[in-house]
Amino acid sequence: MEAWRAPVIPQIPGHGPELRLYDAASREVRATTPGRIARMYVCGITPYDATHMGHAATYLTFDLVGRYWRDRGHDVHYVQNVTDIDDPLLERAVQTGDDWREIARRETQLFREDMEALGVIPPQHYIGAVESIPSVVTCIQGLTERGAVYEVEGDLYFDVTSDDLFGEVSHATQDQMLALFGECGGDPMRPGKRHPLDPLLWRAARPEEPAWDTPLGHGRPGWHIECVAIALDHLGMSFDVQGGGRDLLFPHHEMGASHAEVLTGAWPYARHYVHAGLVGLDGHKMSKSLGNLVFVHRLREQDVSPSAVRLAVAAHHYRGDWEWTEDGLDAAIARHGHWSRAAQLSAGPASEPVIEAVRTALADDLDTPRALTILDRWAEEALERGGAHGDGPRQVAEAVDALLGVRLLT
Ligand code: 5CA
Ligand code: ZN
Repeated sequence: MEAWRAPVIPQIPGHGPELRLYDAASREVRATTPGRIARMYVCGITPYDATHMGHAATYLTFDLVGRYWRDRGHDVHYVQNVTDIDDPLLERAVQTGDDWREIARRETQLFREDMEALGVIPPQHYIGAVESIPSVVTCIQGLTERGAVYEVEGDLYFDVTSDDLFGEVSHATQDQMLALFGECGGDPMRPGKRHPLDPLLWRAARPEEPAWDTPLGHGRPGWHIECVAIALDHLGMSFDVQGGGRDLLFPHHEMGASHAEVLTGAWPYARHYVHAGLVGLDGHKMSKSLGNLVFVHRLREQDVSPSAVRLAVAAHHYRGDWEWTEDGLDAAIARHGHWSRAAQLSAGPASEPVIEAVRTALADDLDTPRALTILDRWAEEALERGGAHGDGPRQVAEAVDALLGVRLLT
């Protein structure tokens, strides 16, 4: 699939320390250690409704990872999927009377426009579930050869007991796993399954449901195997970061690691499993099913600047859950105005120490609140006391653009 147009990113001199990120599997903040090429997979949308600020916050978080690696001189290979066939799309199609393909096409297009407006660097490979069906089939055939697949009334399941390391990504307890699996589209109670947590790999065709003819029969892919097929095709094993929202740690990323490691016999699937906290509104996780949503395209229609949206997100550390509020957005708009006024000055404080401090904060598990405080102080000093450095304000503005995606100069 087409992704979206890339923003122009200024090159700034120097670079910061290695990027350290919290990894769910090792349960510690560890350095990412990419080679010349840094490889990242971030789970994409299920396009049955418009992009809300929760989704956007997750993609903005991983955009900062990519920006930081670029700043360190890595060539970033970024892959993202679109779950363009799954139950929510079919349910929405029944509710609205629209064709599921038309819903997926329309919402994916809106997502592209939202991401482009926010200045998110596009993935090199933006891949739909439907177009990845041949790869999914190959993966399931490989898992079958390894004895990890069984059938229940024509549907194919992955046997979680085939993976000795199952559970080592999320470290969830059995009770937590069972609860989350049921909440996230799993079917722990289905008779005929060997283990309640075994996930579906291939769903045989049902009446009235779309299905594809493949060597596995007439049907459609399960969810986790979709991301594994796409990640292995375009990144291979042991890529640097598997990203997504916290809701994906279990079952999705646990199952993905399990599928890939059993399939290839290699370890690890990803070197870091990184998760953004969930964004809520009025005390609840922002979710399509609850309907408590702030849509990115609505903010665009209200002429809220993308830089202010980015600052409203960056004011929170990515790992914690947080609430989207009008006050938070107003504070971000004010902060953007303050920084922009400082950036327009003809001279200001030296830029190097400020840029170094911002890089150091970001390298420390993306400590954006600290980076923002550093820049608040810089703007205050520049506006109150000026400075002797003619290029200072412009250099800081370019670093803020490159590292945070926030534009201060028009
Ligand atoms: N298509 C699958 C991933 S393969 C999916 O989870 N789609 S989604 O549309 O439900 O979510 C897209 C991305 O946004 C995922 O990374 C998800 O973890 C993240 N996300 C969903 N809701 C929120 C929220 N309230 N706050 C933060 N991130 C969220
Ligand atoms: Zn995924």
